[in-house]
Amino acid sequence: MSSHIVATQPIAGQNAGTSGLRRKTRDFMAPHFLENYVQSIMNAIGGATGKRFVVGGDGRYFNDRAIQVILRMAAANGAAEVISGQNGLLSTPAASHLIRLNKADGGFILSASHNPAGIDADFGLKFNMGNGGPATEAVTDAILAQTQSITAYQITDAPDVDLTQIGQTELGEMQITIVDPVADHAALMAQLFDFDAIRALFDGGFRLTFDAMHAATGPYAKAIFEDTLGAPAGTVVNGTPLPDFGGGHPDPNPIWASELMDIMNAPDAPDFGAASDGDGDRNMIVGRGAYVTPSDSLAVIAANAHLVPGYAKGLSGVARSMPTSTAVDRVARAKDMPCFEVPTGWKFFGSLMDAGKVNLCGEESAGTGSDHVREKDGLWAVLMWLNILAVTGQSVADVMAQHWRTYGRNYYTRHDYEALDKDIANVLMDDLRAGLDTLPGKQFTGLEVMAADDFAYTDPVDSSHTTGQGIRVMFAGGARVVFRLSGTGTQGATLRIYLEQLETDVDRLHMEPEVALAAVIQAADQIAGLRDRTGRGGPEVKT
Ligand code: G16
Repeated sequence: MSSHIVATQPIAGQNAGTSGLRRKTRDFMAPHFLENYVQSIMNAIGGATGKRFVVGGDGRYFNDRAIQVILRMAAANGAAEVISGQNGLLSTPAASHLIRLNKADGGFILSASHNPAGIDADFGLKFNMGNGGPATEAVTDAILAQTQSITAYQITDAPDVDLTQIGQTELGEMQITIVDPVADHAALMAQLFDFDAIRALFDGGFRLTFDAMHAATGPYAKAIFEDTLGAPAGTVVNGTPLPDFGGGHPDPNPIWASELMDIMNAPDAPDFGAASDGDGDRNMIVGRGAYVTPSDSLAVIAANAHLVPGYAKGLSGVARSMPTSTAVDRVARAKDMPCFEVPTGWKFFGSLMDAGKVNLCGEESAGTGSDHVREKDGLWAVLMWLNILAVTGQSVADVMAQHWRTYGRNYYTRHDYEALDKDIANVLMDDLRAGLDTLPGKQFTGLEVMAADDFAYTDPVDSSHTTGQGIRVMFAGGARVVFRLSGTGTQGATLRIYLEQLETDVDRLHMEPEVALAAVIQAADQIAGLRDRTGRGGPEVKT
């Protein structure tokens, strides 16, 4: 076996992105593409010599091939050890936990999250750091710079490593440790939650349907809900990970998890429904006929975390991404705890958690998590809810009604214009930016603009500064519109419009969100000229 250096040249279009590099699978399969990116990561972190890494992915098409390339490159670059999940499978939160548990130097996570999988769909690779969290902006910028100047990569000639057997093996000088992908994460969950209370809930006939959407969480969910907590077989549906996710789109929201929504809206609906995404970091929470928005879920968890053993001492602070609704802010105010607003991307929570400033974080994009790992964690969020329901004895609908009565309700929706021409999207954002100063004091559909800005953020721990994170327009009375371009799309540009309206009148807490938000939706259209500029009748996706 020998290692060699392969001459290469930069490939256009590799970027830092919101969450590593996401591209069409065929791009990743093109000669040198994956290799360039892996070598760029290794160069950007000061080389791999003597380092220990975790590698794993959500099981999508090309996961197994990509892992073999990363193993051969890690060996050629002098890594000491790579830890991988059996068959290359690791959910993103489980990978984050393994990095922390084993004090590894970082991890290569293979996933395009909730994006569809397959040779004609999407693939992705991101690097997580020694704290278990996504690479910081400084590191992703360094990776990007490497991709633009790379001239060679190092790789070992060797046959494929057998990833099917748990245990240790070697590739040249490098040790490879294959672990059960589920066991360590499941053990961590048992430390945080009152498993006895949740078991008693299931013993009492409480019914859960968990939709793993044929992606990474199936084995984790079966092990925890069915094998450990006593939920009946069949609780986990679509529980076998498939390379093409069964042809589905494992994005846990009412649109893409419509199968689960139908189950939860049927007359014989179970008590609780939940779903997770491709790589197991996102979650959807739904009660019988009662969908909970991710922003509301974060607020409910913040209000009730003290009921859960792992958080019994109370929270040190909470954080949300800027476009996430301000529902959690009012819980934080009532409980007198700090609340941080950061740019979109889980990487921005890491330094706050490392510094002990927050231990609960959440995003409107269906991510919720705590400082038990440095990623959002779908199963953790579901267990949080189960633990809260077990202790309070309430239904999801009751929990929500009580929460809104106490804190008010932030009606919330997100409208997405997908696969837009990039130039049209960029001009729209540029024009919005240019007109920001003219907005305050103006009225749109009866709503008066109080302030408007382009969100910028200075990290309170390391003082790093980030600009251009989305346009915020704040109205009198607690309404808000945010315009932002997605950082995870793989085709054209996706424009996201986040719409919010606070309601504290107890007689108006149970309206249809699109009705409650009608004026805000119209105001957004008037401010940005959405229909005229995009030439579309409306958004493709409303969540
Ligand atoms: C990724 C990040 C999330 C972020 C989301 C935003 O999610 O990990 O922290 O909220 O992207 O996506 P967009 O830029 O498209 O709005 P994931 O689950 O795709 O890794």
